[in-house]
Amino acid sequence: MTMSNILEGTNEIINPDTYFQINSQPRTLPDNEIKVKEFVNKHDNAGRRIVLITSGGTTVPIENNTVRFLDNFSAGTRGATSAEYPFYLQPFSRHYTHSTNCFLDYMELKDDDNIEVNPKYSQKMKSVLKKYQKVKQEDTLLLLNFVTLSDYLFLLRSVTQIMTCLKERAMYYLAAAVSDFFIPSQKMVQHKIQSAEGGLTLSMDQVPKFLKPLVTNWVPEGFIVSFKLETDPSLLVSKSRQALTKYGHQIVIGNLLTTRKLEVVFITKDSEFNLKLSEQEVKDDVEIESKIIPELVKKHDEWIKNAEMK
Ligand code: PAZ
Repeated sequence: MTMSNILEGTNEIINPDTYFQINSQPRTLPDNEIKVKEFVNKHDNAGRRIVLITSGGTTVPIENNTVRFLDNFSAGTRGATSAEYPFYLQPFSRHYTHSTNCFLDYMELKDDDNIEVNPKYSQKMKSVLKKYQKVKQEDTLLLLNFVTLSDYLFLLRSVTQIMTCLKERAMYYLAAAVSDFFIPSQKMVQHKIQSAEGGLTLSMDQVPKFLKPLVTNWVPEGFIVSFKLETDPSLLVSKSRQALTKYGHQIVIGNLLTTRKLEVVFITKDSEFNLKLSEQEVKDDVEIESKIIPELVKKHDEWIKNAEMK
């Protein structure tokens, strides 16, 4: 009788604990947990601060044996760029991985057996390489991957719970563009949806609001920064402030899809201010993260100082 495939959703939002009960943890989680524990112990023992940066989009499968999934625009540039500034690093591999500046464009064949870096780029590459090697040597960067919403949420819960021992010395910089909607596994069809059955109408459930348990239970002493993306400028500040009030963390950074690389708005309990690149800075390839990160480092310093005075 149906002309289309219909997958039913619900208006009820399940609570975060239920999400973890009804979804199976990713296979890679135990290995990632071991890596994070080692990393956190090492730097905690050295009295260092650690920043968790989440970045990139999450996919949402529409079939259990997944052929198709929904994705979003985020390429993870915000997080990759931000990760370099606390260490005052020059770009790493992100600058050599796009199709417009593929790393192969920087290389030349010297002879039949050898390749070398094109001298035009060698100065810049040398300084990137030096800083990259320093980070590797000092083991100050741990990269973990996620693809699906479920990969992300399980990983977020585990990493924050491991980092809770750092108390105020941990910063959580939540820039990932996490899906707001998903289809729970038990409501998903098992096999590839057949186009012979006609058009497809999808109805999805809302993803639980994980910022609430993160702020209240997982890392209550941590310094927490979340991002808010909007496309309608008239909503940006009000929606960002609403998130800050709802979750009770320290900062929301608001940004618009079209101008996110040029300006952001900082919303704190008692302030609101913009960080913006000037025309000259844009011409000089200055990145907005070079303004965001020092501002956050200052605010994190104050957070730690206040905690020490208590
Ligand atoms: O990944 P990217 O650099 O292309 O974009 C960054 C961003 C816009 C995803 C990030 O700044 C952000 O706003 N993240 C939160 C999105 C949200 O859930 O509202």
